Amino acid sequence: MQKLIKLLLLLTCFIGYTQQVRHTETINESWSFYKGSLDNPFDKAAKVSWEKVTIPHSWNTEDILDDKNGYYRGEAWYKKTMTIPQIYENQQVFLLFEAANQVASLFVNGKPVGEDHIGGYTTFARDITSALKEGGNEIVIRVDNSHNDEIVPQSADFSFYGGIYRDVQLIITKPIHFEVANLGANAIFVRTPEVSEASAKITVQSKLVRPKKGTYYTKQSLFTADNKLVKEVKSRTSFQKDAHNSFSIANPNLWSPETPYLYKLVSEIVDKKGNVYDRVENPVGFRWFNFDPKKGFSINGKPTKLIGTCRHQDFLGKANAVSDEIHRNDIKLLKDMGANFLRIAHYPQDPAILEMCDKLGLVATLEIPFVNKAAANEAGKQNTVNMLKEAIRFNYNHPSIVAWNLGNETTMKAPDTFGEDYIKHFVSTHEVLAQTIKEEDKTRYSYSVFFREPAYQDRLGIRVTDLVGYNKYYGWYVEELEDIDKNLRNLVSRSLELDPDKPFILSEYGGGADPRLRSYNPTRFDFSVDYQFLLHKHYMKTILDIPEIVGANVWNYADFQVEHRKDAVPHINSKGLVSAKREKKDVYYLYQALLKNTPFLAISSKSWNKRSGIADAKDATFATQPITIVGNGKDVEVFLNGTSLGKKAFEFSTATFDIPFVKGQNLIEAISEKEGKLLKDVAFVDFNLIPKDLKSNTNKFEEIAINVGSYCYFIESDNMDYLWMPDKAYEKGGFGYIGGDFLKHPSKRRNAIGTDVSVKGTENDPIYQTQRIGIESYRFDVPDGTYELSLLLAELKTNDENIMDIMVNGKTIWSNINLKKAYGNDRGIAKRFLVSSNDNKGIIVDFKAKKGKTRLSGIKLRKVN
Ligand code: GCB
Ligand code: CA
Repeated sequence: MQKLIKLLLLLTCFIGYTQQVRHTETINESWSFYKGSLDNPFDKAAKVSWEKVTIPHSWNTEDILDDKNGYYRGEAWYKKTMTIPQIYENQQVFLLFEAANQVASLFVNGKPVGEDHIGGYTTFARDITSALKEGGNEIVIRVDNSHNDEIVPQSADFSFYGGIYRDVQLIITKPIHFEVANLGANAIFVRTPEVSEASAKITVQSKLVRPKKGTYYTKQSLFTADNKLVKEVKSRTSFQKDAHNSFSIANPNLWSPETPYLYKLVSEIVDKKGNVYDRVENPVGFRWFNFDPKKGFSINGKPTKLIGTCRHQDFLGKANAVSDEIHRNDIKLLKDMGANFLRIAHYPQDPAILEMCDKLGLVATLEIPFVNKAAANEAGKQNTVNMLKEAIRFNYNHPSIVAWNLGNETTMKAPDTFGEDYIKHFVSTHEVLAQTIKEEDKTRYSYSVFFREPAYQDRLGIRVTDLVGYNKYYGWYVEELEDIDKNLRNLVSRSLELDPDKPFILSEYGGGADPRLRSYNPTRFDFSVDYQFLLHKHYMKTILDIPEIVGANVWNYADFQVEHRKDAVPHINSKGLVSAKREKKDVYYLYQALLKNTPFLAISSKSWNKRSGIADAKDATFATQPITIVGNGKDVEVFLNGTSLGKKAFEFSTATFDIPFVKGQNLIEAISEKEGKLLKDVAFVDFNLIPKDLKSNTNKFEEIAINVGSYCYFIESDNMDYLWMPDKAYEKGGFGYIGGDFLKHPSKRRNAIGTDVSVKGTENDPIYQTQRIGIESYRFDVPDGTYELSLLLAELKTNDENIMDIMVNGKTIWSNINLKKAYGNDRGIAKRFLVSSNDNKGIIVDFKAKKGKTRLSGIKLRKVN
């Protein structure tokens, strides 16, 4: 009996399924793939070593992260043989590619189908019906991500991964259906021209494929979120004309970030008898919104500061071949951060993203990859316009979208340097794109994002959209932390002076943070998690305080891979609030504390669970270090190993406590309260206490590793969290450097140390990137005994010849070191020596330059006997 019921249930499910009329399924599985060009791709006898892959797939998952320059940009082939399910008589069969980067050519049974699709980020569909035969059909797709002068992006701070990296769908319809293979692959356009609390009007435009003869109707049915029919309308269709339906409802549930209420619109093609020929569903969110340059954004009449992030479609080791689960999880994490705003940068992304924005209530802007410069020819312009049309049409029905952005930092490659013709082309490209937005969609704002001075864009005449966005890295690439407030205020005024009616969005801001770098003295460009925290705190103070910043997007939601980046983590842009594997950095918790409207508390640095420090005094059994708690309660109490360290009030959602860490395990508990809810967070910190007096008998010296030339701790995450301490000047009884200076960052960034060189032979770039140049000695006043001394050296991008000798306690241990000659530039070298201290002298390492300058990147001393 049980079994029968199950079977019946299954059957009803099946009937329900087939009644959807339109059949869709993914065909991601089991493709044969070949990277390279093929003379005869359809020749089954040809000796080609095809590899089996699953879509989403990219051929650049590894070569972005390796040490070699560049990544494969060229041609590749995908093929599979499949039987098309027979669902209807005379059925129409389509393939829909959510994206393929960047030129895709489709062949079915050896014949080309449709034109090549140009552009790596927009969805397209092709009607393959006429190319099909009985039995097995061979589907072949050539995808090419070579540089192409006619396709944007021409240049950008991200990698142009090749592949069919989003789902491929097979769609089967009856001969009468809503268009599939049109520009942008969407046939239903839902508009809500009038919305108030009392009523809402909805209009639906449908593109149909139908025969000349016969009477057909489009039927539109609106359902509530719990699937109750609200209204149903029907209108007769005519051949070759779009169908239009419109109706109103009373007392609509409104869509907003706080209450993202979604109705469902079911669009059907029916005949007189009520037979259904096709059926498509779309979300409907009733909302009205407005951007005001002075008062900011409002939705349904409610002023709403837009705060959120930008996002790339990238995940560590997967390039852009990212699953729907990862996409959806990202939007959940953003929502849980308290964000209400997403800049989908720098190109349209997976459909899962906007589905989640609609469902969770994130206001979104969407853009095309017109980045850094224009494709400087007529075809390039046409392709860019086409991409914009595809992007708008495909994503039209998402209530979360409020603006279409035509490009990002389009003046990055200064137009002046390319001559008059380019400038003309460039300016007219902006104009036609802005105009296209208005033609395609009158219900949203047009938007463009710049980074240069407002006056610069004004002079060129490209501030032609309703909204302007500015990407500003004050406190990172330019200017100091303390001046962020002043600089932002001035920037906003300069923009509003030029165009008082153009609302201003801070479309990017941020700074890099390598989760392995930590500091109690964070400085600009040190890539510590702690500087990133400070930077965002400064920004948020100002952003929340200036109503004229109508919205702000952190750059970036997550770290992402960029082939040419040479920061602390090579090939990674580390400005994410979470890592490229989605591990939360401290600053993510700060945003939660500032933005969430539900009770929240966190020990923001809890992931830094392996720490070390020098004991407070000669025989002290603890070292005091600060820890920051973030929360939205009034105050917070902190306990260390069960003992209260007192209560502190939150200021701007943060409170800092001095923690006397003891050697070994430390349990930190933070307790707060909000709206009657008890909040608690804990951190377990394993602490390595370094004696202040290295000869101390209370705390015996064992081992120390120092990140020479840096204020930062470095945690070797892939080496059991081995801990490197910040550098310091020598003090009697302890350790430290004598002489020399920090290696200045090659850019003129004030205070910035280290280099932007990717170091070979190591994963620990930050240790080698920071150095002490001209160092005379490194001293450790350790007790007598035998020690293992490790020296870490690298010569980075130097032109001069540098030769040095290294002595320990007067005896030469390594002479005539010419790093560049022996190992080449930019290679990290580590060597260990057995040395000993006698007569209470400790270990004194001397560096003597024979030519040029001495240098040291890291030093480690471990007691052996
Ligand atoms: C920008 C760009 C973005 C970069 C970012 C950065 O202004 O729009 O694509 O990744 O700066 O990190 O430098
Ligand atoms: Ca170093």
